[in-house]
Amino acid sequence: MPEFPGWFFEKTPFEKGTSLGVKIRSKVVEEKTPFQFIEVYDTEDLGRMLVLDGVIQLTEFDEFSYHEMFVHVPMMSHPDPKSVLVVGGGDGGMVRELVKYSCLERIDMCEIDGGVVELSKRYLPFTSSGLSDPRVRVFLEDGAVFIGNHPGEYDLILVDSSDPIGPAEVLYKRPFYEGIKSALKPGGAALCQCETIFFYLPLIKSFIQAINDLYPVLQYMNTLVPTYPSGMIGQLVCSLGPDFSQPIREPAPDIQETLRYYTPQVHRAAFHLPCFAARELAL
Ligand code: SPD
Repeated sequence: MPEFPGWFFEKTPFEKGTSLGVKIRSKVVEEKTPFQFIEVYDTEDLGRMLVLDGVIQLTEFDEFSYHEMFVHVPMMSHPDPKSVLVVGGGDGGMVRELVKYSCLERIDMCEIDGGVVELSKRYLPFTSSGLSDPRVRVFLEDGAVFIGNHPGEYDLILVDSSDPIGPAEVLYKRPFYEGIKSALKPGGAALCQCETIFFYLPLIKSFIQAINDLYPVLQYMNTLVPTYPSGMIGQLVCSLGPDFSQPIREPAPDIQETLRYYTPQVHRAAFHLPCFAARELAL
């Protein structure tokens, strides 16, 4: 990786010849935990930035698109969501969007690395603000073990993981999705972070093939996030019933006015993939 003083270059696990550069003002904090190396930066143009093992997880500039689509698409598609589990997501961005819904009685978050949660509470208040909601329970455990201990408990499971290398590798394997299926209530669904169609199409394809027989409905949606590789990221919907490509309701006006990315139109559009990807994934 080239060294340019004052610049951060992402060390992504798969795109070895491409790297996003971000101009840095200062490093806010760094910590080595038993699971990974955590860094928080203040950047020149993108506000605060969270990096895990050299990979950008979020920036203050564009995290809203990722977190809004991950939460409001399922909340607008499931007929009656009451209980949600976030696997990973220690920065709190998912929970911040979930706590906007008074219909949710239970919001659990299972994050393996307590260091991410603690540093986010201290240095990333723009994502971690929802963690103090009384409905939120934070479990510092291995998500793969956690789901095995909670059969049939969740309407929605949101897998907000880092890339399939290091602590998140297990979250891209079939046994985890067998566990997810048994942790869902009838008619429930999981959404999982599923990389970008430009750099990761073979990986996405093989992942879908590996779990194809587990879920009656598998759908892939695309969200624009400028600071992720290729400027976008996908979520794979693994549903036991509902079709997530069509919203069945709209966010209440007081929720919609807090949003910067999600609209019902953007929701529908996210499921229309460029033809090279649609052809390959055959969903
Ligand atoms: N390539 C990096 C993908 C990171 C996805 N997870 C981000 C966590 C934000 N809550």
